[in-house]
Amino acid sequence: MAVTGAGCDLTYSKMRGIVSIFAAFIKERKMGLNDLIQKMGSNPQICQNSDVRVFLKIDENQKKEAEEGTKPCVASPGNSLAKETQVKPSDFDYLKIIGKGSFGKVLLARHKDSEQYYAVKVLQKKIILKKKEKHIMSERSVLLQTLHHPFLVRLHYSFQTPDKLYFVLDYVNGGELFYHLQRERVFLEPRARFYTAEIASALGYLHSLHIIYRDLKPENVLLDSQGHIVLTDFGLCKEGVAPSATTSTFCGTPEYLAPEVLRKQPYDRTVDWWCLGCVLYEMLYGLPPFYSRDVAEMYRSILQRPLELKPSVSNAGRALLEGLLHKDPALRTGARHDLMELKCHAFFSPINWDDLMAKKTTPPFVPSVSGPVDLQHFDPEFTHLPVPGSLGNSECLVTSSLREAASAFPGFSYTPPATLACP
Ligand code: ISQ
Repeated sequence: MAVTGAGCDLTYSKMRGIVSIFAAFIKERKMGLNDLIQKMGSNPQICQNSDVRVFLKIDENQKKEAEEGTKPCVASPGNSLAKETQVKPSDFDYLKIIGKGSFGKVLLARHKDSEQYYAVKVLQKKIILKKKEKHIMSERSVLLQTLHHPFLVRLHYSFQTPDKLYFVLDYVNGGELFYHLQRERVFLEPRARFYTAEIASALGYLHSLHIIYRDLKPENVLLDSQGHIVLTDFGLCKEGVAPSATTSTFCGTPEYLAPEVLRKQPYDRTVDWWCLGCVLYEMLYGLPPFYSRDVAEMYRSILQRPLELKPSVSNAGRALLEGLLHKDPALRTGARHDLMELKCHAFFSPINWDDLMAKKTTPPFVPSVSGPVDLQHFDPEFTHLPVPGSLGNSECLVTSSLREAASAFPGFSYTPPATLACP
């Protein structure tokens, strides 16, 4: 993800310089404070000091236990105390592998106490460290905690063991949107409009927080059991850049690469509107725009070939595709007023955006699922794999010999405030 901002008299690069100095300063202070809180919290004697208690906001119910306890209290985001082991790998039964990527796996898991199902994403620290993406992963947990949108996957907890990062996410089993598209080849316009509107509202929400999703690709768009969109995977998203800020990190699925990304030029939030155009195009025409089996040819087309739209799609649909798939990001639909520009487009005139956000719009298709463990919409290539037994055995212990790996992800672990308790 990336963040974007309007400059007044400052040039963009000056502003960015100032912002990055402040950001680095704040980040350093935050990390220092977090470190201090963790050290204070992990020392039972310090925990008993009344000023420390006030500072750490140990609540009355937790006080008694903390006074008696010898177990460490560890700070977690939100200025509250949490036991680092409060949520841990062994709290879950790992039932099936439902996805696999370069960093790790996604598993269907059941919380032993609540019997609630979750998708648990397990990432190998050593792989992340090797790929020099560790800052992204640590930030990702911090970022995900704050996001609340009906069409974005929710992060419930994150925790780490010496060698792995765990993200406990909503589990949705309606299947990938593109799994259904492949079965049906194309969607009729009302159905494509519904999905495009739900995705657009999630992207607009992220943009309002100065976040660029950047990674919109078929496998990241899921359906829940009711048929609503759930966008997942914020792993390669960039954050922390201000509106109109740009970034030039290469990222994305080959088919959906925007011309400016392909050219390795700086890009901004309009890259997401290009990707949305690609999703809409594929839903209406059955293949990504500029598609060729020859990847080099496809790249050439993305950069140079004018968009050709067959008349099987309505005028409003074609007009929106032309706007979203404009090669010049400055002229792309959404470049000026972001989501508002899309909401006003004729293609979306049947959409009631308030109802959509409130999930009051009936989804055009309800995936057939018999229950939470119905895995029919997940690729058997994954679900048939054996679940590694080691997953639930490792504890969230950060010992000195493993400090290096753990310290590469400070501030990663997260338990929502409502469930925090000092041991
Ligand atoms: C939630 N449910 C099913 C699959 C998932 C894949 C990635 C992230 C979250 C998920």
